[in-house]
Amino acid sequence: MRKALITGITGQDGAYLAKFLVSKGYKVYGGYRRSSTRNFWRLHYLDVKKDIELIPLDLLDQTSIMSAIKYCEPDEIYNLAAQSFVGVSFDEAIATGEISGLGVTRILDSIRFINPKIKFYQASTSEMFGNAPQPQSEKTPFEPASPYAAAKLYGHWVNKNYREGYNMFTCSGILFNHESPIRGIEFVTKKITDGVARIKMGYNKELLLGNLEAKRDWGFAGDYVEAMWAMLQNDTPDDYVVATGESHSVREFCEEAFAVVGLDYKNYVKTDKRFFRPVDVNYLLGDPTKIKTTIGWGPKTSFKDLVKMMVLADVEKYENPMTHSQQFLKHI
Ligand code: NAP
Ligand code: F7E
Repeated sequence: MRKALITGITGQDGAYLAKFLVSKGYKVYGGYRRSSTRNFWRLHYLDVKKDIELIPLDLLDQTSIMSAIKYCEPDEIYNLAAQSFVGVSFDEAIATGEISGLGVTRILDSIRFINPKIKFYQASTSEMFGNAPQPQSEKTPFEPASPYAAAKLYGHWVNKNYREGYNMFTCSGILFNHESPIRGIEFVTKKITDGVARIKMGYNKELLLGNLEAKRDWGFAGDYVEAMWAMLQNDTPDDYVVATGESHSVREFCEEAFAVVGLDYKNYVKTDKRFFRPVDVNYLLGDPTKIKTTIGWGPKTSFKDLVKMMVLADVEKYENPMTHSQQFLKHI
């Protein structure tokens, strides 16, 4: 049985990837960092907690990484752990660099010393392109525009460096934004779909946002974790852009999301300067040609279906709060 270790198991992608690898017959180990509040709700939401083994692993702690690898003896490691919120990276630039940047080297060195044959996936990001010309592909020069993007770019380069320098099987997926019903509430898509549901229920009267003109290439997380796995199954390690090839503004996302419940976003959305960033990335549009042609991966979920899936899940959450809390309480 093949074994995989996923860091960042409590995050959005961790849960989707765990579900996917279990369905492929893997023994899955999920690395989590200790916190005062248990946060395995995403694993319950996808009903996968019972199928995996959780182990303590903090990217700030080299020893914890090494002992996790020694314990699991994985064939593949997926590094999904990061301080992943761009907005907060401006306030916590050093912590972001330590976790999302240096954390990658801590894992790579652990692999190098314990078993350099382990295949490694690094969660790189379209944020590394910043305001570079569209569409962005593997050939586009990087212009990171936040401490998060700079930290991720360091991780991206060091990953390539270990591939070339030590002949290790390391891949980076340069993933564009991907969302789902279990996306963190601080990200704009989930903030909007949750806001729509709250307005529909009569709990809120307005939704405060920042830059409505920013454009993103949004896909579905469930589709994107399949690309992570597919990269590691290829004969040679490489870096790939993972995107839909379609971009929409935050304003368009609002329009589509409010329309799902029959409302006009113009009556509810207001801008608030607290939600603007010191520097923003204005327009991301990925070119996924390389992964389509070499690996055969492509997105299955359209923008419209993604927005609808997220809005309906949030409406359901407020309409049936007992079902939701019972579902989670059952599994604590
Ligand atoms: P997420 O929901 O924010 O999850 C991040 C995970 O990292 C959480 O499990 C978090 O644990 C963990 N983590 C944070 N600091 C850690 C530390 N010091 N040690 C160990 N674990 C730590 O992010 P996501 O959306 O699933 O994204 C997965 C990865 O892909 C991230 O690396 C992100 O930067 C990258 N990425 C995401 C997107 C996207 O659109 N979603 C696009 C490109 C790249 P806690 O639950 O304890 O906080
Ligand atoms: O912002 C604008 C904001 O925080 C998208 C992470 O997963 O994807 C994500 O990073 C856009 C930005 O995602 C609000 O200014 C307007 O232009 O949802 P976001 P992000 O910054 O693109 C990349 C690929 C990652 O790698 C990251 O880990 O929306 N925006 N108003 C707002 N954004 C937020 N969060 N909140 C607002 O109120």
